[in-house]
Amino acid sequence: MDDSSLEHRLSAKERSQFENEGFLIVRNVLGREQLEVLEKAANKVEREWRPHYAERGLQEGQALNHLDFIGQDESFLELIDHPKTFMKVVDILGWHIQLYHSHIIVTPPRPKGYQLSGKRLGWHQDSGRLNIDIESNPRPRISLKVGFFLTDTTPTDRGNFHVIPGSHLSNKVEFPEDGADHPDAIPVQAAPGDAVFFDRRLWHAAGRNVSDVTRKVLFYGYSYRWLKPRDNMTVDHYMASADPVRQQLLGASPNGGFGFTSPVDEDVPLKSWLSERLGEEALAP
Ligand SMILES: O=C(O)CCC(=O)C(=O)O
Ligand SMILES: [Fe+2]
Repeated sequence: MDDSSLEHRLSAKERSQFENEGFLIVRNVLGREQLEVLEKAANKVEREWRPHYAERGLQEGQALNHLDFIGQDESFLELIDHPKTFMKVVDILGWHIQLYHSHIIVTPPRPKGYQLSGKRLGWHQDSGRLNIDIESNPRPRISLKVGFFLTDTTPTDRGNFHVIPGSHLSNKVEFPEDGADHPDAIPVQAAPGDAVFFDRRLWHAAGRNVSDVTRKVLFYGYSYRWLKPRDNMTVDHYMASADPVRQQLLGASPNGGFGFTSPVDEDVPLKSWLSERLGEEALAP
C-alpha cells in the first residue's frame, strides 16, 4: 500500500458530511490517463458480458450491472486501495475491513420512445437481507461503497446516482402517495474521476439516462471482514503478487474462519501498517 494514502485522510468536514448526509463526493481522484485505461477496461467488460445478459432478457438501452468485475483487469485492482480514497474508507470503518463486493454499471441512453416504467426511481438501502434479519433502529452501517465515476454526470439527465440526503438513519422513508419521487431526493453530480462514498443504509437509486451519453461507474463495497462477500470475489489470481494489505482486502485470512471474527495481527496486516505509521494509540479498537 502506498504511503501517500496518509496525505488523504478524512477531514473533519468530510466526516461531518458523511455522518450527517450519508454520502460524500471526493473530486478529481482519477487523472486523465488512469481514466482512459479504466474506461477501456470497462468497455471490454461490457463487450464481453452484455451478450450474456441479453440472453437472459436484458434489453438494448437497459443498464448493465455486472458483479465481481474486479478480477477482470489489473487496472480495476488498483482502485481497491487508491491513495486518494482508501484512508477515507479506513477513517470511517477502521482496519477490520475487506472488499466484499464490486460491480460495474454501464447505463446507456434510453432508446427514443422508451416507455418510462413508472414515475418513481428504484429506491433502496443496500445489502438485501441485512435490512430484514437484524432488528435495530437505525440499522447498523456495516459497509459502504465508493463509486468511481468514469463519465460525466454533472448534468442531471445522465442516469445520475440519486440520494435522499440524511436518510441513512431512517429504516423506512415515506414516499408521496401519487407515485412521485421523494421531495428531498437529489441527483449526485459527479464528474469523470470523482469518487462518491455512500453509507449502505442511505436510500439511493439509479436515475434515468435521457441524455445521449452512456454513464459508466465502478462500485467498490467495503465491509467488516465477518460479512460474507456479496459476489464470488474471483480474485485468487491476484493473491500471489498482492501486498499484505491488498491480500486482506481481497479476503485472505491466514487463521481461516476463526480469523474473520477474532483476528490476530497476522489476519489483518492493515492494522500493523497503520500502527507502524500512526502509532498504536491512533487505532480504533
Ligand atoms: O446506478 C446507480 O446509480 C445505483 C447504484 C446502486 O444502487 C449501488 O451501487 O448500490
Ligand atoms: Fe444500491
